[in-house]
Amino acid sequence: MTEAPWWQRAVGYQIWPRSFQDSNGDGIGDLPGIISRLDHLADLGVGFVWLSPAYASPQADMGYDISDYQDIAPEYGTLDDMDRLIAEAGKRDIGIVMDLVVNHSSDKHHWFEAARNDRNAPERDYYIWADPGPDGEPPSKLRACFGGPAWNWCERAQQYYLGYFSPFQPDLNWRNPALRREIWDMMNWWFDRGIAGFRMDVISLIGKDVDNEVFEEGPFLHEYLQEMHRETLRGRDVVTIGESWSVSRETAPLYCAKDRDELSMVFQFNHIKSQWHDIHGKWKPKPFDLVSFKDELFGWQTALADEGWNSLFLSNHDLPRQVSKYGDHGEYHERSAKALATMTHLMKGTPFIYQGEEIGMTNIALERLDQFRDLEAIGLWHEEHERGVSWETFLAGANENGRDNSRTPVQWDDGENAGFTTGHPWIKVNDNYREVNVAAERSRPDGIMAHYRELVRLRRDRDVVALGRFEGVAEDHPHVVAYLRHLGDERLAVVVNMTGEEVRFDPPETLRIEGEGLLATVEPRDRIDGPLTLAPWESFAIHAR
Ligand code: TEU
Ligand code: CA
Repeated sequence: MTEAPWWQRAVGYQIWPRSFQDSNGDGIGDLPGIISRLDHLADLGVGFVWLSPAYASPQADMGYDISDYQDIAPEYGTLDDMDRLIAEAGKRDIGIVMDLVVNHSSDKHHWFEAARNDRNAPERDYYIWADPGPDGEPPSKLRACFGGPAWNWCERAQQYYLGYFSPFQPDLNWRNPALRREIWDMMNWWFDRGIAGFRMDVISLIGKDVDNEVFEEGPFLHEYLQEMHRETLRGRDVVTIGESWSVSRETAPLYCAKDRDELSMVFQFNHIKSQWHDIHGKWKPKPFDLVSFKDELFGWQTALADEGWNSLFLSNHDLPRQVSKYGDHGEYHERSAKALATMTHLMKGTPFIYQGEEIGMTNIALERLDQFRDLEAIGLWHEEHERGVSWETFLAGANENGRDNSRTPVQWDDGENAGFTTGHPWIKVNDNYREVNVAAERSRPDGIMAHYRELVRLRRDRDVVALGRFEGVAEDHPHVVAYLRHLGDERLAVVVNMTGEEVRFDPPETLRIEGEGLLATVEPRDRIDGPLTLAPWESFAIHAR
């Protein structure tokens, strides 16, 4: 087998702890709950878990507002539980990747408390402050991501502070070397506990130049990432994934090309955004367009072919459930879930499974404001309402794309509350848990979960899946995703019908192949030698060697 870093053959699995498994009946998922479900992850074969924030937090943004980077939220457990999780996962060859949320802290972090109370405290400069203008006005009218102004007046400090996401998430001032030192020390402290890496929240914002209003991919970004590498990552065999909503095909190699000494890969969202009007336009419906979707997916495969490394995903805790968004949660639920998985996992990069995706969990239909939990949805409703948008219009958008869709409890079995909790769940359980649950899926040899198991295994066992060169095929076909992977004389062909209709597909010459049929979901397929009639959501792969 060809030499490659471990994370190029591994599949990641994202756990969003609040909704994974409750162990003590308080209705909230927790670390002991995760430990009790590790065998499910071992059964899937994943190589590492990306654990969304479990740190101490007031949970204004569900843990993406951290009040102590070196402690665990009491409702999730203790540091001892965390050590146990790392050890127990390790026994199953699963690494734990923590979420590093350091563009901002919580406004309840002791740094921020000190900063606002005392102009001369060293922590004052850990945050970004501005004096009021002549009429007491903020430095700009910049809007926060979750609604309202980004510059917040602090009575105590008699200054405005920047909260790019929300007032509860004051931005950290990366220009201050002492702040950076605190972060490096904290990262090393976690590495020394045995974690396998970090997923880095909105990392492209840390190099911002506030005076010139450059936020994304600012002038200091790569200097800080290289410093981070020197101070924490160098010499450690860990994986690092930088999240960025702004990274482009041109800038991606700056983060993850080998000789840059920065990160392993980025989470980029261009394929996702290609189906939105704009970043805040995800609430307005837009019909799915496969050609522009493929243009991003294939374009990124090509852009990072030699330098850098892709991450592969359609879902996370910020996005709707993929089978609802891109697939079919009716008649072709199972087949479309498999089709999306095949399309994603057989490209080149590190695939990520978001909890519940492996059983085809779907969006939830909420009806009332008091059922929403996400501050983004609630903040945007208030803004839209002021603009005169009706509740019905807002609800349609939120139910299609809102973040609460992916945050409902994992459906473990058909018992009360889907086996997630014996208490009252903190967010509504999706009503379809009686049909869609892990217990039912686990034993089905042809189920969605079996399909994921197979995808994970193929990446681990076959070089062409992990490392083969990508070649997109039939880019302009409006209904079919088709591509090839090449490694030496080996070829892997992948064909996916992305619609619920029968589709006629005339494959180009390059796609003609005969070999071992893999992952077929409708009928066995071991050759492509002429025009194909693809059944609704049919997908398959053929490996020639
Ligand atoms: O997300 C980054 C981010 O920009 C999102 O808020 C995104 O704009 C939004 O979800 C699109 O609808 C990260 C985390 O993944 C997210 O959960 C946090 O809320 C956010 O950062 C702030 O930490
Ligand atoms: Ca609990």
